[in-house]
Amino acid sequence: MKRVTSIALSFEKTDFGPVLFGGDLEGGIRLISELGFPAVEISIRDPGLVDRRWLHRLLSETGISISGIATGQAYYNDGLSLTDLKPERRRVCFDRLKHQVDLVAEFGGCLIVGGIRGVLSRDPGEREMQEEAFYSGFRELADFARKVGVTIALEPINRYETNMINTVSEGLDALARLGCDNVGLLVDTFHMNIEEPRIADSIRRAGRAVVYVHIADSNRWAPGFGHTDFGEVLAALDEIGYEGPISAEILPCPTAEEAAMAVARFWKERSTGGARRT
Ligand code: LER
Ligand code: MN
Repeated sequence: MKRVTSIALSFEKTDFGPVLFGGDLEGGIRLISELGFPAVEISIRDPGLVDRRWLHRLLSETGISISGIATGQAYYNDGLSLTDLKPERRRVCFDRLKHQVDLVAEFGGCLIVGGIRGVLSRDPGEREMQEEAFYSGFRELADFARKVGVTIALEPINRYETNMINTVSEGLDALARLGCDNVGLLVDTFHMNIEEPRIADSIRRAGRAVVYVHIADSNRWAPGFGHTDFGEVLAALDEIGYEGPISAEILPCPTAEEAAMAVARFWKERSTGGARRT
């Protein structure tokens, strides 16, 4: 089965944990290119800061393509969320995301919407307003993205980070409520290890809705450092005919370089049929 292997890096230095080479995107892209990865996922807080000519040159020199642009840093660093109760703050957030869509349209890949949805209030009235704002704003964003050929990947995230769309089932319900043909699911093995009874079964249930995959072991280190059964995960992805990006979104542990090298080793062992642990 064709697989587009990728690693999540960050454009800027960030406290947001599971990205490598924050603040040294160039060094990171050059390293993963040497390690044989065809693609990179870039976590970007503000697309306005990206020198597009520089990025085009870097990608063409290294032969790397972009699998996805991740947007969560706008929430974690700038506090922008799709469920902000203040309409003017939500507007700033959607404008930021539209700018991200432009970047994806120019560079390729898909737009990843995860943590930027924010957190819902405990107050039922506020919660309902937030959900309505989320779904109507998201539909508008998806329409905007469709016009420029961009797909959006909505990511279920575990309960310790948000109280909105934690599981694959909730993700599928959200897709149905959105009703947009250019929005699919991003499944992340780290979150699934917390939320799903069996990761492989949930992947099979999501089926064709899966448009993007994040892999990390149970402790969010590179595959091989925890107890997730990646044999089962990859078999389930094969079963559903998934051929899109599989991006390692992992902590820079023990170091960013070692983490990237461990992911490369993981894929090499899979392609040669090896069963060694990293
Ligand atoms: C982002 O892809 C992710 O997995 C989340 O943990 C962000 O909070
Ligand atoms: Mn993720």
